Amino acid sequence: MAVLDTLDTLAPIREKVLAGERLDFDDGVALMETDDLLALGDLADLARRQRIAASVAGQAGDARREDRGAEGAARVGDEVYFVQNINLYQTNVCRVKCKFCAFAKTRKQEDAFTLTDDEFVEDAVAQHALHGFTEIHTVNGENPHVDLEYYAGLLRKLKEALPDVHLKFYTASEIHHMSRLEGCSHEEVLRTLRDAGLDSMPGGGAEIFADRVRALIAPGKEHPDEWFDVHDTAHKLGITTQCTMLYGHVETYEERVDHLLRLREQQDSTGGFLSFIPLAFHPENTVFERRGFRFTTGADDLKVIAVSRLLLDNVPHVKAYWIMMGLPLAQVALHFGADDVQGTVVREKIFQAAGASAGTEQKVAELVRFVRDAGRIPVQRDSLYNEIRRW
Ligand code: V47
Repeated sequence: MAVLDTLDTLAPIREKVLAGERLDFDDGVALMETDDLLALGDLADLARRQRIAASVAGQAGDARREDRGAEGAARVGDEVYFVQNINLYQTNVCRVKCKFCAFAKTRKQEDAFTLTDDEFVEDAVAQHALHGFTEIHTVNGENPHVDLEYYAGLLRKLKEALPDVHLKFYTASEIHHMSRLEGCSHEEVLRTLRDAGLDSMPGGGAEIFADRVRALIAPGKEHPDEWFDVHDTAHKLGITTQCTMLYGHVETYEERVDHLLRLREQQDSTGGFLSFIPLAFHPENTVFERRGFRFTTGADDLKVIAVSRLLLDNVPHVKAYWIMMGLPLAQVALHFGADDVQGTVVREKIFQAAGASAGTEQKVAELVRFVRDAGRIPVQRDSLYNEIRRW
């Protein structure tokens, strides 16, 4: 009987997915509440394949598919993407004091840093010679002791030194912070940074949009309307961005679903999100560790990946970020709706500070092996999802 009950809960949602119908808030909550993890994964995998089939059919991909012959066509939808990238940080000094964060410091703390542009560029060039990455991913603390030129000046120097490297810099929270520092609009900040060399933006700072949760975990952070305004403006300026959700702390299932649907609504309007990255809360060295909070479970991580794929029907890619969930679970997540593992990720610091156990930096060969062993086709991409190499 228990099995029949479980099937009944997901059956109407499965019918909607098969019919290509959009899922609503109640569907999202039902999916979050289900204990039938395998059925959920199966449904999300179906949604992932449907999305890809639809986009391939609508693009020149049709021709590519024919080129690869019958075998290639059968495997469309099995691609898993990664980028060769490095995470570099300008400053960890932060005014906000989010309770989930173990990365931020005050200026006087011993391990606080604020690099000059020369220090940053010199390091980036040396690392590029070693690793040959195609993307630099940079997020920072909200440092109140610098100005907009601190950021724009760095981008200019970096672009000059590494013209072929994609600069994915600054979360919406940082852009909002810069606009407050400088007394100007989000649009003015984004135009300045874009002219200086900014290519796209990461998705951090979203946390959970619900006021109740934000007040508990990040009371000093900007209102979600500001986060959305930055992304809205970026998309209208032609700057693509990512989006995230930080889960596994004090939020309810309803608040997760509300968060995902707000992202979906934004995407309906401007279409500039390239990917969604669920970020599992890491409690070590945070206020919440002292309150007894624990790491998320694998079951919850898989559930969030799957429900995200199902609800965010208009966001092209869902990432199983291996730094966050570890390589073995990320492989399973590739069967729960995810189609991207982020990248080689040299020098990650935010999750390491909060107790990530997967370490940082994977070699390309290792990512390729890991994707293949999950039964998928490894595709090295650039930051805008253009294919660099199919392994
Ligand atoms: O906004 C901070 C999160 C974000 C913790 O765009 C934490 O590809 C869990 O922007 N436990 C910053 N999460 C990182 C970020 C990011 C990360 C990965 C991929 C992308 C992308 C962007 O990290 C913050 C916050 O949401 N975060 N501390 C923590 N203890």
